[in-house]
Amino acid sequence: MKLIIQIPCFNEAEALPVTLRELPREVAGFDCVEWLVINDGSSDGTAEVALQNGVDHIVNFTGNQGLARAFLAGLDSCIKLGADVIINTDADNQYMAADIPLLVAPILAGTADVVIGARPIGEIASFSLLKKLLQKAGSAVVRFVSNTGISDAPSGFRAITREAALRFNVFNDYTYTLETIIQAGQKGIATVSVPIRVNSTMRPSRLVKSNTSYIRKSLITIVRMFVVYKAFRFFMAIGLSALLLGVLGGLRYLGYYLSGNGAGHVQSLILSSILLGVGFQTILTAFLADLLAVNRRLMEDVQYRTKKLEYPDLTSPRSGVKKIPGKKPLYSNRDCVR
Ligand SMILES: Nc1nc2c(ncn2[C@@H]2O[C@H](COP(=O)(O)OP(=O)(O)O)[C@@H](O)[C@H]2O)c(=O)[nH]1
Ligand SMILES: [Mg+2]
Repeated sequence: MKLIIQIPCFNEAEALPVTLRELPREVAGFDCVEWLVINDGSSDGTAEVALQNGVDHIVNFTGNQGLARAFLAGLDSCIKLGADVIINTDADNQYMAADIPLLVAPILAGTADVVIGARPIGEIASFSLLKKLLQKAGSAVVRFVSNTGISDAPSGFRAITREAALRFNVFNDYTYTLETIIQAGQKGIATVSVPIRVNSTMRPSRLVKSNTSYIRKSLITIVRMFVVYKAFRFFMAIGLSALLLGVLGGLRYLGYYLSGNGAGHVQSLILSSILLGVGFQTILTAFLADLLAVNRRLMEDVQYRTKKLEYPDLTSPRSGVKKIPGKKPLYSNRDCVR
């Protein structure tokens, strides 16, 4: 069994050596542990620092593509490199690497395919009250949309099996954290939370630049999650509300009309017909969105099967394919600079 620890990095030359010093080279339950860094167009020599500090694989982006793409490219490379389990962690040594065995335990026990490290958010001194509240609100929305019980959805400390990694897509450019949990929930990928510890803060967050941008990005992310993953309910709720208001307006006009006062209330008749039209159209949109969602699920299934063909799982005892003694796996990492 191979474990690969991946770290998405954007200009992390200073923090990375500290993080790497804490990373394990051996984890119980795995034959080998490798490290992989995704260097997302850094200009401070992050890739060189990573290699000097023992990183085994580097995925290099020439320009900055953002955390979500970096995360997915990392998963893809780990799959190519034959990882059975992938750990994702931050470059700023935020998460305690000593808790990696806790993260992989449910996977080794065969009870989960995705394990999210839950931080003690209430106790983290460096988080403002607003950040704590937004992180909790984000987690609550994710729990509702994904039907999982994840307590800390924005956590970047996670363990993912090869099977789960083959199935993830992220449509949001900002962060992968919330969307991957929703997908896990909707695709029936067993996801659990385990409590983990955090280290003291080394530097301000790169992702949360200011409270206003954090609120704006969180709200946009949450609305988009509803539109993409609960499309039918989202449009149906809007359509039914407009329809209901239209019916109420129509009844109001009818009341006036029957009592002989209809002439002075034509405006409510016009508003009511507009609302009825909008409501009807939005309900039709809900059905179209549902058809698109079915289509997306079919395409994701095709994508999963294509990836399975592209990266056959020859080494994993989980795959049910017998390991051939003395044979090296067939993977090669195109993105690796070494
Ligand atoms: N690939 C990539 N990684 C990023 C980018 N911005 C931040 N990161 C990485 O994402 C991880 C989390 O960032 P961090 O600033 O610790 O955010 P926080 O933990 O959410 O406050 C770190 O490893 C960063 O290097 C980016 O634009 N691209
Ligand atoms: Mg961090």
